Amino acid sequence: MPHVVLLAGGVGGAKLAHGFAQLLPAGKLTIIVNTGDDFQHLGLQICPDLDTVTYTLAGLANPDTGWGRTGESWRTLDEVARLGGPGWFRLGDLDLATHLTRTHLLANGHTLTAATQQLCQQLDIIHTILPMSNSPAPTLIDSDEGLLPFQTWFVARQWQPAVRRVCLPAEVQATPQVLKALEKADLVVIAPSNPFVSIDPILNVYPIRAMVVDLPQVVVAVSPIIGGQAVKGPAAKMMAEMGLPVSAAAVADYYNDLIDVFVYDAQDRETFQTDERPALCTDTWMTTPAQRRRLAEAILSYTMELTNQ
Ligand code: FO1
Repeated sequence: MPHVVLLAGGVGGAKLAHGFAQLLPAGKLTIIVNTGDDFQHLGLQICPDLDTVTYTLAGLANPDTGWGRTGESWRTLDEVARLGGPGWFRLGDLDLATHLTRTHLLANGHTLTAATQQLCQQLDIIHTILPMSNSPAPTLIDSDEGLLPFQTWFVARQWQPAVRRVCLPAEVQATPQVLKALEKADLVVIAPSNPFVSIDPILNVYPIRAMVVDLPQVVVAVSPIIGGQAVKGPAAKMMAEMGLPVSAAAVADYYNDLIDVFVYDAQDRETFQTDERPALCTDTWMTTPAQRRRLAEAILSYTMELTNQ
């Protein structure tokens, strides 16, 4: 079995991570996760994309929202709001336990990588989930309402302010674990996450983009756009606001020379001009665990054929 390294953020990333997790044994799947959405809230370090991937692999994810936990209760946050505290960022009682434990570990000198590793161990996750960096790397949104912190734009304003530019921090370093995983990878997969606010923040961490371009192994990207729409979230709206056509082909062009293979949905067969690079046209919907596993299988078999491994 090849060692797969998945670059992931948000719900689409977590779903494909779940697909590969059903297929690959321990030690053969590493997920490098976006931390550009992270922020301090109520004195807690919140890491939404790490939590979405962790909860999904632990079978604890809320299937409706795509974030937070299933079977959640809201007594603490409702009381916070009653006391005049911020209730706009919905933190459930069980989810709060994650933020409290992570904040406790960070306050006691653990890195975000070590804290994530402990949470995974406690939740019996056998695959490796890595933050892209141990240092803060906040994504800011340059919008028609000014420069907004990510969660203000995404949650408080429900990603309605038009996006002019996604502002990524300079000088963020990747962790040693991330570099080792990329060196060991037989296959690198860019998940069907938002290219601008989930994948670019990961590639922006030094030296991940250069490594992904230069390393010999195959790099695959899965389209987050199906039938000209985003499956969930602001990707399609952002593409329109940034003057890109809202299509799977436009995502393939955006990733350009970074990737060797592009995976897109059968619904986009007509609009996807078969450009020079190899492309896999398949069903990329991942509602059920079985669909997630099937997409992971399709990617593995296509790329192994390609490299006749
Ligand atoms: N997204 C929302 O749209 N509304 C929320 O109230 C909300 C709360 C929340 C709590 C914990 C968490 O880990 C994620 C949460 N998210 C919420 C999602 C978060 O904004 C993510 O950054 C996005 O899903 C993008 O990946």
